[in-house]
Amino acid sequence: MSVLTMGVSTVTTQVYAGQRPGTSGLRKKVTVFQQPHYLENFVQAIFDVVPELKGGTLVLGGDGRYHNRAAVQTILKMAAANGVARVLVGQGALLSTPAVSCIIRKYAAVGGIVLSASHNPGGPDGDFGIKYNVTNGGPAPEKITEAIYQATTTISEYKTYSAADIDIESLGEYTLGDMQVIVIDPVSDYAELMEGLFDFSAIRAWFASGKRMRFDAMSAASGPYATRIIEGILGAPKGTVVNGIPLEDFGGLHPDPNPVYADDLVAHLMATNAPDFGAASDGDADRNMVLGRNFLVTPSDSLAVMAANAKLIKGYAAGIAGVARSMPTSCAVDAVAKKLNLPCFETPTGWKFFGNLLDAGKVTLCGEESYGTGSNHVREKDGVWAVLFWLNLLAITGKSVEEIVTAHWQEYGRHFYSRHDYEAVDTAAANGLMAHLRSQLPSLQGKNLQEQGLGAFTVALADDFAYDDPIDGSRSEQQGIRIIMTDGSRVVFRLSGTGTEGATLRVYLEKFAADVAQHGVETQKALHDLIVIADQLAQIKTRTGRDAATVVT
Ligand code: VG1
Ligand code: CO
Repeated sequence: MSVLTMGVSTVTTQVYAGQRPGTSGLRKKVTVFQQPHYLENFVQAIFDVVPELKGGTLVLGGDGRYHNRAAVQTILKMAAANGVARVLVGQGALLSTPAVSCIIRKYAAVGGIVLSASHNPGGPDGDFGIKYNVTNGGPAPEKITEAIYQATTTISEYKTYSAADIDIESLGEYTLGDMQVIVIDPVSDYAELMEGLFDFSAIRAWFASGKRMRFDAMSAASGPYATRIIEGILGAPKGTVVNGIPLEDFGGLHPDPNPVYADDLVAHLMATNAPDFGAASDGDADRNMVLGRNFLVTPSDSLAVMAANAKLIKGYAAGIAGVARSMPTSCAVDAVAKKLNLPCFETPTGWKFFGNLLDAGKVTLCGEESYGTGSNHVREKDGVWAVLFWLNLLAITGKSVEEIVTAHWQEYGRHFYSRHDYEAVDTAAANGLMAHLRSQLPSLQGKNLQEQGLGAFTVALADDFAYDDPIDGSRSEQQGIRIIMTDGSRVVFRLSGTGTEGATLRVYLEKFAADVAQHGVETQKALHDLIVIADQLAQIKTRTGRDAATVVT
């Protein structure tokens, strides 16, 4: 049933179960989002929970995946019916996640809607997602995502506006009822922000001197940003950016910038006559992987190197206030913070937990082990920003990636690090595994694992990580089981909050080596004892029925 008044209609709907946002918004199969009213219910819940949107500005765009354009048209009409004054929408429905954050802040928007399932595959059989960002430009904090979810559990109607689709393929201004729609260039505001942070002339000179880079945009959202900035403004030769045109199915590939899914890039950087620098970004351009010739950089090390060298970069030359990392991220940045006498915060997984610290001026740089780094320039992690940071560092030091990272290890020690993912595991088995681990926590405390033949470790702390936000006092519990050894080595277990099939178990492994003589050891070898301990304690093989991890990064 639908009642029409002045173009605005109220449509009767019924509740869909399971619309609770996870680590980063609501993510489901495209086919789930295509069900009648499914997207509309969630969008109406946003308008109901954030009444300030009425009369305010909303930023709207996505990572270019299948269903983005259709969803943008639906949301524009609902925004008009819900009294939004102005929508800034990216041309072609495209806006990277960090660009949304930048544009919300620059134009004082009330918030933004990002249509993305980030690093998850796209296409008609792939994934889709929606995320609400608040006035500071960052992901909505848990109290808002929870309120949105609660609203979806009682929803009975939503508002929409009857009109023809807006032409979002070309720049321009339109009206939809009383609402103004401005189709904006997705790149220019973001590019301007980057120019203020980095020494573009030094990077230009680096490219002009014959240095080479390969940026793999993985047929996703970073393509237009990297092409315009790196090839356009910074003068890198054409062809530096590959897979630079966003495709609705990402060319059938998995737009997750890690050595497994960006294996083509890794192969190019390991080849003879490899470029000096390589980088890749994910579906919505908030993640980054950076690598040098014959040299991979872990995201945890990347964050630590950035913190240690921030004073060399224009935008951070005045000094950084502090650093933050998600709990499973390695302690490499902690070592830098200690030496530089900087505050260092440990938060749960997900960028939304950095927002308060950034807003309060407590931290300047943040990072996650999942190929995400960022700073206070926006309130999202930022893939292209991280790549420009590294380019700037290479350009002004004249050093190679390998030289920078190995010198860093010499100074701070090396934190060997790896994440083992077991994807699409049976949900009950995964929950059982976590419950089994939880039940062992009290008895693990102080335990000498060597006595059980489990390697030379004694447990210093075994707990289920809980976070008390130092700014707003909110508490987040059950954020991952961590087993920390007396030498600082760690094994962490979490279930993913972004997957769309069964459960994904993430096992995070970390071991510190101060001794330079050990720095050349292969990572999985260095972590071998911890891998055995993780399997024994969690009974991974028997409970998941898997012999090996699906993805090792
Ligand atoms: C994963 C990562 C987490 C990241 C999140 C969103 O979450 O582990 O570090 O913040 O994805 O990244 P989970 O719950 O699956 O472990 V993205 O690039 O999807 O916005
Ligand atoms: Co992403």
